[in-house]
Amino acid sequence: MNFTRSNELFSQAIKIIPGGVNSPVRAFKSVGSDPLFIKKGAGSNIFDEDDNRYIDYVGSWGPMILGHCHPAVVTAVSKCMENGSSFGAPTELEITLAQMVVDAVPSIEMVRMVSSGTEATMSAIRLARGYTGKDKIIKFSGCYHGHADSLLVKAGSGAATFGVPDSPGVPSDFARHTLIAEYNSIESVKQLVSSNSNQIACVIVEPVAGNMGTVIPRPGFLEGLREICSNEGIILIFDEVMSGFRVSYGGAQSLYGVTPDMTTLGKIIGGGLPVGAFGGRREIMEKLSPSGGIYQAGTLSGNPLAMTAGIETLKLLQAPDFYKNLEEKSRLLSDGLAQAAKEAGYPIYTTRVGSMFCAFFTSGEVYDWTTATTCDTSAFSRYFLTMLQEGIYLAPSQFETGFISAAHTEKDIETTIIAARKCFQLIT
Ligand code: KE4
Repeated sequence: MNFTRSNELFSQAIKIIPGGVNSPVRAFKSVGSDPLFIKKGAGSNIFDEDDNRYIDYVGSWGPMILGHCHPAVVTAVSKCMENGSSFGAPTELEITLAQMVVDAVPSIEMVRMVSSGTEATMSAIRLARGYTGKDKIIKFSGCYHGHADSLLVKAGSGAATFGVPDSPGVPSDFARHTLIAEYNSIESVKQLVSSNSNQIACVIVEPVAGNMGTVIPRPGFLEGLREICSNEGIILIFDEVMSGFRVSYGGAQSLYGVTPDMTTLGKIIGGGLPVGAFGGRREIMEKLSPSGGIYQAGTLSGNPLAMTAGIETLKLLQAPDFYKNLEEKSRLLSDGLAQAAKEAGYPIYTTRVGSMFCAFFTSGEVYDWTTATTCDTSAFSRYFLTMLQEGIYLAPSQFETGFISAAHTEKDIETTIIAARKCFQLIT
C-alpha cells in the first residue's frame, strides 16, 4: 500500500498540531508507525488520502455502530443544518434525545447533555461529590474515563491507598483524592472503603472495560460493587461512554442486570457528532445548577446537529433484531480470529461482549490491568501493521477495543479472517 499523501499531511500536521493529531491514540505511536489521514467513510469502509480502502473496526472508537454515512443520519443532520447549527438556547431536539435515553437506560430518570465523554465523567464526579459532601473517589487500574484531572491518576506506591498523578500537570493535591482498585477484585474495593470510611463520594467503573483491551466483568463483580455502594452510601457510577447502546440498547447495566446510581454516556448517542451525557436518579440530578447549586455548563451542550444525529441513530438501533444480528456477526469474527491464531500456533486470548472485541497477545486469561500488561505488544504491532497492509483497519493499540457495525457484511468478516490467517503465519 502507498501512504505518500498521508505522510505528506502528517509532516504538515506535526508542525502546527502537537504530535500531528488532536487525540494521542490516533498517532499510531504504540504500533511504531505514522497515522493515516482519512478522507471518507462509507458503511464498513474508510478510505485514506491515498485512496486505500480499509474495513474499519475502529468506527471512530465506538460511535459508528451503524457504519459510516448512514443515509438516514446524513439526511436528518443536513436538514437540521438548514435551520441553524447552534443557538445557545433550549430546543425540542434535546427533549427528544433525553426522553430516548431515559426510556432506554434503567438508572437514568434525568439526564444532562454535554459535548464529550470527559465532560460527562468529570461532571458526574463533581455531582457525586456535591451530593454526598465527600471528596474521595475510587477508580480501577486500566479503566479510562477521559482526561479530567481527578481521573489521570495511578495507584500510589506501596501501601499508600491514595493516588498519584498519571500525567504532568495534575496536582498531587488533586490525585490524592482518587483511590485505585483492581478490576474484577471486590476485595481491593473493600480494603479501600474500610481504610477511607465515610470519605468516598463515588466508585466509577467501566461495566465492560474497553480501555485495556476488552475486559469482561467476572460474575459477582458488578453485583459486589452495587452491594458495597448501597451499604456505604457511595454513589455507583457506570461509565458507559463506550458500552452504552453498544452491548445492548440499555447498555451493560441492562445486559448484566445491575443498576448504578448514575451513568455516563457518549459516542453512540451522538451518532458521530460531539455528545456526552450523564444521568441518574432524580434526587441526585436535581442538585445540578440551575435547579440545584452544583455547577456544570457548556456552550454547545445539546447542540441541535448532535442531538439530531443521536436521535436518528437511536431510532435505528430499535429496529427488530438489530443487536441479535450484530451479535452473530461479532461472534463469527471473534471466533474466526481465535481459530486463525490457533492454526498458526500463535497464543492469543480473545474477549468479546456484543460487538466490542479484543485479541490479547498473551496465552493467559486477561481479567485486569496486570494480566493485560502480560501481552506481547511488539507482536501486536507487527500484526496491526500487517493487517493494515491487507486493508484491515484495527485499533492501533493492544489496549483498545475493536468495534463491529451493522454495516459490516459477512464478506467483510470472511476477508478479515483470511487476512488474519496470513498475518498470524507471518508474525509467528
Ligand atoms: P471522550 O472525552 O474521548 O469523548 O470520552 C472519554 C471516555 C470516557 N469513558 C470511556 C469508557 C471512554 O472509552 C472514553 C474515550 N475512549 C477513547 C478510546 N479508548 C477515545 C479515543 C481517544 O481518546 O481519542
